[in-house]
Amino acid sequence: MAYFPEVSKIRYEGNKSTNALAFKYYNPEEIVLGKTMAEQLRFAVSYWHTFTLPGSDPFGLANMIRPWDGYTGLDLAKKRVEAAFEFFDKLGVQYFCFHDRDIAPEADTLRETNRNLDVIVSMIKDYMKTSGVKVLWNTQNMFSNPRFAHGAATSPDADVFAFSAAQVKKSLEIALEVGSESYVFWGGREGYETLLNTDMKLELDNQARLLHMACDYADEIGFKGQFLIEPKPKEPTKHQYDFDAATTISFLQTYGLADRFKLNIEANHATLAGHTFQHELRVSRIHGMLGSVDANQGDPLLGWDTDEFPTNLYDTTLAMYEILLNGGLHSGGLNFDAKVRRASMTPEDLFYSHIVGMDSFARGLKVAAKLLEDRVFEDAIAERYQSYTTGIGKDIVDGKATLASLEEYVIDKPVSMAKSGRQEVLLAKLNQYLLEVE
Ligand code: XLS
Ligand code: NI
Ligand code: NI
Repeated sequence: MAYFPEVSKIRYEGNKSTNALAFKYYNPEEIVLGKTMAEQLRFAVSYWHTFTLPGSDPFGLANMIRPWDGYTGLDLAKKRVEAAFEFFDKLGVQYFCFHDRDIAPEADTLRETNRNLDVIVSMIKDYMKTSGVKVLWNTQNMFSNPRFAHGAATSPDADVFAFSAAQVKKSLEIALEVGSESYVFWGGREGYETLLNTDMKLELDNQARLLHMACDYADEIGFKGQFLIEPKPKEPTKHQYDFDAATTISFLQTYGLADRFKLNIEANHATLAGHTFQHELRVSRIHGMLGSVDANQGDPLLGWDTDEFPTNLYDTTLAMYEILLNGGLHSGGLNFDAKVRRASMTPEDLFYSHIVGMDSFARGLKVAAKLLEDRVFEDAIAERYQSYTTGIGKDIVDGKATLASLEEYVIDKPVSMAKSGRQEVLLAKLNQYLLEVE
């Protein structure tokens, strides 16, 4: 174990532990609602934030101190793989996620780039076999290279569309090869900066065309993983087409893709869209479209995708509440699409950040499970909508009412609405559960 010599295996030590390199709440073997915490939470490490990105931002250069510093090209890619599997093992995480360009360097032609990928993918496969670590999902980076300045599938240039298609093809082959449980499409630069130069209809049609091609190719090669779309409203473009869950669901329905795709909901993208994390999870869930989660958080004072590690217990609790109501995430999981702050540049910070993220979701899981067990919100909601279970309300729900029948029912009846929603009572209960659940 050569890359993180100062860290040994992270263990669960309970909430009295003062060891920063121990879990306080995440106890992988503990049973919650009939499954182990590890099975309920399905944590994944994101390759890009943890092993690839160097800490640069629009104002500053790369500054992360990493055990693979000093290597370049394929050597660097190999060192990262070795370090990654040591990291997964020490952290006790069963899954990871990656873009094609995270794991292997891009060369002058796609043919050479794909050769680089083959070298690294075969190395990754060997490590997966010996470690038992699996790929939650992989995806393609069609936003970093300058060729994607105007988009990928939505580029005005057909050659760029072709290049994108070829890149998706290769990534799907990798997904099959490494047995990815899901496969993500995040729109990258699929959006626009100004409508003055944009054929929006053609761009949306083309985006759908590429996704249909991906479905066809997955069928052809026998890739059975769940396809996911990750909504995001803006950044890098001013407007991204997959704005939020509702927009994305309607896009998928419009283009006959709704049966093949679910959504990958990222907390920070929800807040960028002006929604809560719970809202996006709820919208996805009630449409049967909640597939996976990018577990991070934004900063309410910063208007961009800061991708912080999740620490807000209200958010993790209400997220786990939606996820449990969804019957879990099935082939999805909780992927830490999160990065250490730029000033947290040491290798140990990679562990501290994942530990607090995992503990925050573990605590959220426990509290949400108890809230559900006690039907804290369910009973309140059932009571609030009780009028739809009998009489005229039941007629409405059963489709037996008409405008005329409802007019007749109400015409001489005084109707007022003076029932409290009891919001503060429910918030007080949420606090009580957060503080008291064992
Ligand atoms: C960027 C996205 C990206 C996707 C994968 O904001 O979150 O990291 O999760 O391409
Ligand atoms: Ni993401
Ligand atoms: Ni993001």
